[in-house]
Amino acid sequence: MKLVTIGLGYIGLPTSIMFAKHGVDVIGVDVQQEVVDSLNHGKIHIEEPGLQEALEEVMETGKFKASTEPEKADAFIIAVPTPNKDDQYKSVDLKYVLSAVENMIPYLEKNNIVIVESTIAPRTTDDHVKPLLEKAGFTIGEDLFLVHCPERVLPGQIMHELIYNNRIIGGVTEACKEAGANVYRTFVQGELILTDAKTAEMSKLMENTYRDVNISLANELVKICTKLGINALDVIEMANKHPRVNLHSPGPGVGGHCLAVDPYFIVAEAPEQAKLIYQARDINVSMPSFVVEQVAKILGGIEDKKITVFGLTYKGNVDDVRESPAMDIYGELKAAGAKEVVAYDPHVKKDWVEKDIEVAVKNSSLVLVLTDHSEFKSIETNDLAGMAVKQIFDTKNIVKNYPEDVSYINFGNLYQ
Ligand code: SAJ
Repeated sequence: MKLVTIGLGYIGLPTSIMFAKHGVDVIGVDVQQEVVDSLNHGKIHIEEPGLQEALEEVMETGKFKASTEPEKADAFIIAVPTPNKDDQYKSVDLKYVLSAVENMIPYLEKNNIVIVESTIAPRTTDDHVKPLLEKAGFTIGEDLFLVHCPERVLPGQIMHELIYNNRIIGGVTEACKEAGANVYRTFVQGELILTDAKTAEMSKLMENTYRDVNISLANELVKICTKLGINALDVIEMANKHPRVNLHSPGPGVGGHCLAVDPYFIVAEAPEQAKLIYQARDINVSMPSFVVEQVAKILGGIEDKKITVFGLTYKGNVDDVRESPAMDIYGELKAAGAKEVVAYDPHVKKDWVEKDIEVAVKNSSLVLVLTDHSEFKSIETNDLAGMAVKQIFDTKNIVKNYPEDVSYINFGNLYQ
């Protein structure tokens, strides 16, 4: 089989490499020349465990090549971003998906399979993608097979989950479902669940919405408990001892290009009905300001203080800062007039991010932990020796070992 993947980001690249590892000839297409060059020189441009080694393997076998242009192939996978629009309900912006389809059309031949992995609003495959392909002269289900197979892998565990997660194969017709399943049978060991495209679209969106709504419940609990003088983290631990309760973990907000984006795709299609989903988004979006308010209380005012932010990424052990609440908080602290805000993040390769922990905390009045990187589990005495006031505010409840002379605050004891 020959496969063209369009989009070599967090999903398209690991997916391409996984197919190539399993004997498929893969052309990975991306509009960014520097990404294409870097990959063709054997170097990945994102952080994901196991991905660099896997790229080296498929470069050696010659099964993977990156390019800025598609080629003729048996199957095409679209894995391009689907951001929110700037409209009232932040509806899905399909411009990258639709332009990927348009660019692919000149290369399509009879019996090809077109798969959209990008997360899309319900009915997108039927109402937007299918008409474009029909206009190009194809009959879907007869001489071209169209499938929505949403990506559902967790950043940080992508190489494992690609193989072992089950996959939803949303075919536009019965023949499309079968064609799509045959592609993923190449390496997927989880169940292949065959359904129609709109059920696949909605299922994917509800998975992330379920998580976003549950996190908002935990975040709201923190706000309630802070007001009432109750330890929210203890409450979560107690309640979760019940066999049918699974409260999620509160935090400084919800980030990434999935949970913070996808629920709006549902809201935009049915705003009158999707009230809880919208409210949950609002609660999670409010968390950065809540954190900044708490920082002001802890410090007795932010002005003239140096604050050190630990972690900028949207979650631990990744390098992705897209929609990261930590970035919002970093910006809000600066805007609130802090003397200096220094970001320390061992995973983020940006000039302005401090890599030396001792320099980052020197003369600082607060270490504000915003991301659960493993490096933050244990903070040594020497690390914090230069602080002006030795205190940690840990919004992720990740710091387990810290020097004795440090005052430690988390979401469980904010009211004290
Ligand atoms: N978070 C919390 N509390 C929690 C869990 C997460 O505050 O209890 C925060 C994280 O810190 C982060 C955000 O939520 O800011 C999202 O993190 P995540 O680990 O829940 O999910 P993502 O965005 O990395 O990946 C999700 C996954 N979806 C589900 O678990 C239902 C993944 O399987 C999807 O493939 C991915 O979205 C996607 O691409 O849609």
